[in-house]
Amino acid sequence: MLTIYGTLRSRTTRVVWAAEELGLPYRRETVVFASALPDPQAAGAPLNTASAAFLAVNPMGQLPAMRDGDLWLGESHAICFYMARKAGGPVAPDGAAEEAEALQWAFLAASTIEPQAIEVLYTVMGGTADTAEGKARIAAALDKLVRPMRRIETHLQSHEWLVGGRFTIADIMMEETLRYVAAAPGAFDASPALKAWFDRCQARPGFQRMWTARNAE
Ligand SMILES: N[C@@H](CCC(=O)N[C@@H](CS)C(=O)NCC(=O)O)C(=O)O
Repeated sequence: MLTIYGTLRSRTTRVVWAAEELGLPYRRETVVFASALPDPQAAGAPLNTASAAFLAVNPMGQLPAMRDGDLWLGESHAICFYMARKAGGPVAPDGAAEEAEALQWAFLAASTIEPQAIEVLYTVMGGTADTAEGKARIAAALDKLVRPMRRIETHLQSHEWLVGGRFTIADIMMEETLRYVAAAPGAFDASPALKAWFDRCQARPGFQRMWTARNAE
């Protein structure tokens, strides 16, 4: 059975949610951040991102990672695409055109949106969002997101979902990236169709199962 490595306090959420929606059987191996441990290499330390056993799965030492037989993968979006191809069904892109569209949204999320999303998230998590410097950092990140968010907003004004007229892994990959942006107050104020789609994504039973497990971690 396929194994997903990670903690749900990381990008592992998108992979677990995708597996849930795809109906793909999986087991999850918890891997914690080495930075959260006093001595990640200590005897008895939990499996962590600096453990030799984990680096054998993902030499980047990052979460998430996946193993399926002889296949070892890092990179959350690659894992989502692999699982979709393996599981098939309505949540998977169907055919070359849908797969290309899903890739388009995944690359937009990973290359253009995620760096700004992480900037927002870390500023909020770092507790500096209300300082002048924090506000400036968030404003600069949101400014860089105006064009990609307008692109998504325009698409969603005439489409319920990103690809194929139905919920797919493209929605998962984009929502999980924009979820970090949502940490900024008013981030979606200029994007009502995007906000409605975001809420539809989070209302999915698969998201709710993942979110309940994440909050219990
Ligand atoms: N592009 C990678 C990013 C992976 C990544 O940065 N993961 C974070 C957790 S969400 C991590 O492992 N950070 C610890 C580190 O980089 O050492 C992906 O999408 O999987």
